[in-house]
Amino acid sequence: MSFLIKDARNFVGQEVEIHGWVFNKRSSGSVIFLQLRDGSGFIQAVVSKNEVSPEVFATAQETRDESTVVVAGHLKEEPRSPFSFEIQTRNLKIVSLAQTDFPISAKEHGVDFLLGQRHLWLRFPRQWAILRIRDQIASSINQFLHREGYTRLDSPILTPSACEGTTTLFPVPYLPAWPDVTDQSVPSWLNLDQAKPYAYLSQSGQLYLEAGIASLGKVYDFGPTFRAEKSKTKRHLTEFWMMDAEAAFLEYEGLLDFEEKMVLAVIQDVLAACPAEFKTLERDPAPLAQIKSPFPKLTYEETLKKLRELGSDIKDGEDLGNDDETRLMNYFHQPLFVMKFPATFKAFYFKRDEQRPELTLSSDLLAPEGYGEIIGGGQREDDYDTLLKRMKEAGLNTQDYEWYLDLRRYGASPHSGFGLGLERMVAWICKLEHIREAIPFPRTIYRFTP
Ligand code: AMO
Repeated sequence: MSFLIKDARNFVGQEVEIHGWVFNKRSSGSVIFLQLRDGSGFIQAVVSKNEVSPEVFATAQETRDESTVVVAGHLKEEPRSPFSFEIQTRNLKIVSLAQTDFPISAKEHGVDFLLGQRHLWLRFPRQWAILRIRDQIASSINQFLHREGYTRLDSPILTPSACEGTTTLFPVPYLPAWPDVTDQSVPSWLNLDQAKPYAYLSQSGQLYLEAGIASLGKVYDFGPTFRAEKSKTKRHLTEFWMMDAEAAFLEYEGLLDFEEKMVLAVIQDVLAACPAEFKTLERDPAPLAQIKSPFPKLTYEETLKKLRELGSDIKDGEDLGNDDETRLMNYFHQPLFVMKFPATFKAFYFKRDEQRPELTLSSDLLAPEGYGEIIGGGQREDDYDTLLKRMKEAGLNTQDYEWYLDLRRYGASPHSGFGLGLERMVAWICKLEHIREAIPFPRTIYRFTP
């Protein structure tokens, strides 16, 4: 049976074999300590000179950090070890001896250096823990949505028009490395010899999910989205993963309840599944464990009042900035719904409040511990004439959105949805300083390597 470090508890007293990597080696003459990882966890193997053959001891001396090894030995519980278990090594083989110049050492490196070494930095326990929690969050979201009767509908990444405003659109020219661009089979409108966009990278799959609801009722997507963000912040990436969900016959209040239910389910799952990862991150899970229903709710107008009480100089009609969100969410210890933003800075597709048509049926869900927005969503305008009017007011070329208008011509329903930024959720749950650690290979305005 193959052994994984995460299952060590079930193998105490047995002979086990680990296929993995040395991440730290220490030696005190006749004893060599090898800290190992196998992808599932971390453990220490002890190689004692008088308990192994001279060849095995020589191999242990030869091995070095980041070498790939197979270690066999007796597994025992070791309460003094940070890993709780230890292997008394009997046999050791080197699969690949690492070079001596591994770039990341125990000394403090600057974050820019580490990001340049992201392909190697990912191996470190802290990054391992973040990647595992990220995976758990994504998996919990998928499971929750399926339990709730949602079907996954993959929205396109190459799109003809904007979902979230044209200022952050990434254009994609059609400039393939074909040998002969005058080839007759290539349609002339592709503008192969010009840098005119062929398409744009998706900012959100929402509009396509709205098409999916008349087929499947409740749908979601989960994939990469792109925004050409202008500024450098701790919360913005140019490529990030978004889960969009959309449901027919779901109205504003029901939407907020549903978002709350999902966040609670995800937190519960992560707390249950990832105690070792929280320990590795030194992330106190207590603030997450005390999150409960109902989440507080403030209208945009009430939020401005609260922010001013908290010392902000935010003006009427202004959107909340990063600093405002932080200020607010250092005050609230539960996730907070900010509801009904003014139409002036919200997208064309939001339905308006019947009593106050200058306000949208929109909401942002902000995370505590200073984290700010993790979800944006709302009820959509489902009336054809009103939607057309809103598009014109927003200065959109309605021809680009003919297909979207069709959804109001044929089988319109009251409907609502939301988009959750996976990295925002990971940053909060792991309590990260900066969103760049929440994704395996971060892309920002300044960095898109490795
Ligand atoms: P919105 O623009 O609020 O809404 O985005 C939804 C969520 O995506 C995350 N997010 C980001 N994460 C990292 N880097 C960025 N640059 C970035 N921009 C946004 C946030 C945010 O809450 N279609 C609508 C949603 C809807 O109404 O259904 C939308 O895209 O967590």
